[in-house]
Amino acid sequence: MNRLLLVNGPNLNLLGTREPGIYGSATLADVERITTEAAAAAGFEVRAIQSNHEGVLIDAIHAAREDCTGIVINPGGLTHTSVSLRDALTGIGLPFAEVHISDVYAREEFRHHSYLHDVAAVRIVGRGVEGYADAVRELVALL
Ligand code: CA2
Repeated sequence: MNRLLLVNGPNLNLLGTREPGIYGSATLADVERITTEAAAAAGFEVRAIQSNHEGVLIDAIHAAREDCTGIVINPGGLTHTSVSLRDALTGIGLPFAEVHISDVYAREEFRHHSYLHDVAAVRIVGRGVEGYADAVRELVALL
């Protein structure tokens, strides 16, 4: 079962359309391709989901229990607000990598706290969209 779930949270569908100074010019499709290629190099396939709805993300995380060995997740703004997302991830027990495109520590104070940080197996911050490939490599090394 060499499969990773790639989860992108609210507003990440806007990647490449606005705020290039913060998030760069790559699109969500680029993110999914970069992640899929890094996973393929390690012998893993990827199932990708992006949603602007917390419950949809939680359902996808629960479903990953059936057929995935790890999760790469950029929870978007839910990083800083969602106990429920944390509970979903700890509840299924799969190791996961938390990715942030921007350097959240160099931004507003409210972005400095993550509800996932202490339970993530891998944390990648501020490396742009290539951070997703790094997350795959670091996560796969732990599996
Ligand atoms: O740096 C990251 O990857 C973030 O997870 C992105 C979230 C933000 O709330 C986190 O603090 C850090 C926001 C994603 C919104 O992405 C957009 C992309 C282009 C245009 C507008 C929003």
